[in-house]
Amino acid sequence: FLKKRKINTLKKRSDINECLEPNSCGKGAQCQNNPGSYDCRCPQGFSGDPYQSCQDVDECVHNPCGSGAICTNLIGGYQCSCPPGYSGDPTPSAGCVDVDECLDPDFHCGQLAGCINTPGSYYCQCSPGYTGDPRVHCLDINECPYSCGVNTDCINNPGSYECQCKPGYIGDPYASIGCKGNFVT
Ligand SMILES: [Ca+2]
Ligand SMILES: [Ca+2]
Ligand SMILES: [Ca+2]
Repeated sequence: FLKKRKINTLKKRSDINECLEPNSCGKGAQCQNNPGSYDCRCPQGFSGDPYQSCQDVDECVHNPCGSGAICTNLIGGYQCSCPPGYSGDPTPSAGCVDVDECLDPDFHCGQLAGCINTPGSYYCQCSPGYTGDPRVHCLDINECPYSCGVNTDCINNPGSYECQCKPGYIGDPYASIGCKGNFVT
């Protein structure tokens, strides 16, 4: 009876939980106690020798995100996100797509300006013949009097201008040589 009890005590002692001891595994590793031994394992998102130390895996090296997405490496994982001006699903099953800011009903360029969508952005542009700050207000360019040829009248219009030969003159009023006298003798 006494002998049997002694063996039981020995058996119990042989199954030490090594995981309770500090530094049984390497830095960052997970410890699992087994009967008579123990295992060290690097957790998901980490790699290395679990008995030495586990290091974060830089998943971004293999570009795990969808097209147009930005990969950010995190300790123990990673994150996919769409850059500014893009929206959508940054995962490989979809991807990031440009936001067409010009279609936003809450967004308007200035008066007499147009909105031009670009990949990742947009800009406002004054309509042809207008100038100013296209985000606020565009004003007509007064092209007169220097845009027409000699012996002409220049008429400024909103967004454009007109050249006319002076009365009694003929030619191309838009050309720099302008119009010539056509006096009947
Ligand atoms: Ca990582
Ligand atoms: Ca855009
Ligand atoms: Ca004009």
